[in-house]
Amino acid sequence: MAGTITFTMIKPEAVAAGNSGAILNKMEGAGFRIVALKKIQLSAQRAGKFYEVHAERPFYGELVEYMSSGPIFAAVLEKENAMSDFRALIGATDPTEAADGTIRKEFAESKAKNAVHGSDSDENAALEASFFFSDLERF
Ligand code: 3AN
Repeated sequence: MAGTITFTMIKPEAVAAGNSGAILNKMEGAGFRIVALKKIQLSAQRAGKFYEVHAERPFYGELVEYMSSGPIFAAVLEKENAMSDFRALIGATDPTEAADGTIRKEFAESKAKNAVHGSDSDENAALEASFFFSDLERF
């Protein structure tokens, strides 16, 4: 059973807080298979490119600065209905609105520092996964 893929990042504040292992454990525990994983620090230029779709949003500058402020974990995950099931697992963008049991409810600090990223469509999942990983890095 191959399923579909989604792309995630464990964001700088969650990595700095020592929550990476617990968050990866939640992902695996929810049935996601880790296809690819790396620890990396984005330059501001590369973070800006990744979040280009948000370039017109008022928080874009803050988002780019934050996402390049420290190392992250980037990962490709596989499961049936990976994108939508993963969005359910991470919870709402604003952790005060995230449901009990979600990753953001447990680990996010704020709407900006919200612990994890999850792709919002299958198309974006494929693009985002390719932004970080070649085919040779996926197993
Ligand atoms: P999601 O990550 O839940 O798909 P988006 O796509 O609306 O949410 O936002 C992308 C990222 O931008 C969020 N993960 C969050 O880090 C940041 N962000 C969203 N809204 C705000 C905001 N009002 N202030 C600061 N950062 C925000």
